[in-house]
Amino acid sequence: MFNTSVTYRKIIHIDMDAFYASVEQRDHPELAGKPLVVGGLPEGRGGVVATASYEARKFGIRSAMSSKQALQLCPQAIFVRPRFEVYKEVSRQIREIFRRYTDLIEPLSLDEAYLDVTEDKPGIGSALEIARQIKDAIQEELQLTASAGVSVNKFVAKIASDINKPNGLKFIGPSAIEAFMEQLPVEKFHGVGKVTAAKMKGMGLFTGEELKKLSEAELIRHFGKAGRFYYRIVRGIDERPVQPQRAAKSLAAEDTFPYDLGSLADMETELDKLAQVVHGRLTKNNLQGRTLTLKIKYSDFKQITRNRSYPEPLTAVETIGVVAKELLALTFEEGQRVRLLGISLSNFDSAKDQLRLF
Ligand code: TTP
Ligand code: MG
Repeated sequence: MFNTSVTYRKIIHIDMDAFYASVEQRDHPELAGKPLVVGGLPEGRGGVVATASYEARKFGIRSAMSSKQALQLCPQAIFVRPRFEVYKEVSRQIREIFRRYTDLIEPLSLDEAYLDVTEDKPGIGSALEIARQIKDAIQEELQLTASAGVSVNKFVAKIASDINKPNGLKFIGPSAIEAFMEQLPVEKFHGVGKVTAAKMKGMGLFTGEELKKLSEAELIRHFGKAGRFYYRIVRGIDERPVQPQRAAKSLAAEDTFPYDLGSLADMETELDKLAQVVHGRLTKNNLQGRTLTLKIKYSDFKQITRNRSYPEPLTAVETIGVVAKELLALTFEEGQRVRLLGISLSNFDSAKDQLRLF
């Protein structure tokens, strides 16, 4: 399948190790080597783990777990609040390092990015060598470690970066891709979430090798549009380009309340506050959205969204508040208790105004 006359792209996926926790350990040396949890404190309601140091992970602590559970798993764990401004600054510094090699950088989050180094600025040529240099620069200049995956497309590079984490470096070249994909468990495939993975396993599909036996039509029949993507990805084909500066498609503000809200009046007050916040963010980013989405999470964690679109953008803070309250009124039922409300604006007016993720 891989023809020698083909020219391959050179893609690197970089992901920082235990990002928030490593920054905290770096800046507070007394925390180094200790089980550290960054996130909500266990005594507060709704506290969750943003991330945990590798020392804390040995106890089973993971991102998105409740802080209470984390404390049960590891009573000696140290909890600290996140410092987002610092992480953003580190993220910017990491990107400066990437930029020495290429401008084709697609950030996925503060600590993760794809780089296309098919052509690199210093003319190094070897993607593996570039990944090594980037890791070294991050270590020397920022005293942090990153893991890198190197391959010919985004999908394989991303999986590769996870293989030898932390401080890992893994290259999966074209001739190794097919064998690599065959042994890969289905839940590792791009876009396969828990539900799809369970469905695949129910059909006796546990690895890439088994997935590969299905025709494209069969995959589409079982999994809809995603089936087409699975068909290609299991053969190591992923032509998605590295897209620098992905533009965000929506901008949101939301709040989880310290106690559940039961009255419409209280919810309306909160929506007015959220309207202010989201309006402020829109203004700062020079954006105007024509679709407003209201998100409601109830005390039983059930979540719904309701949206409404307009021919003209919702520019005034009052309009945003009014529309959100109308959407709320349409769903409100006596006796329901609400733990979270959120307002987001999307359908931005013009592409040139789109928000840059960074
Ligand atoms: P990840 O890269 O998923 O995790 P990590 O860098 O902490 O650890 P590793 O990559 O070594 O496995 O996420 C990057 C940061 O994003 C993480 O440090 C904290 C934040 N985060 C959350 O706040 N909540 C989450 O549920 C996740 C997954 C991450
Ligand atoms: Mg990470």
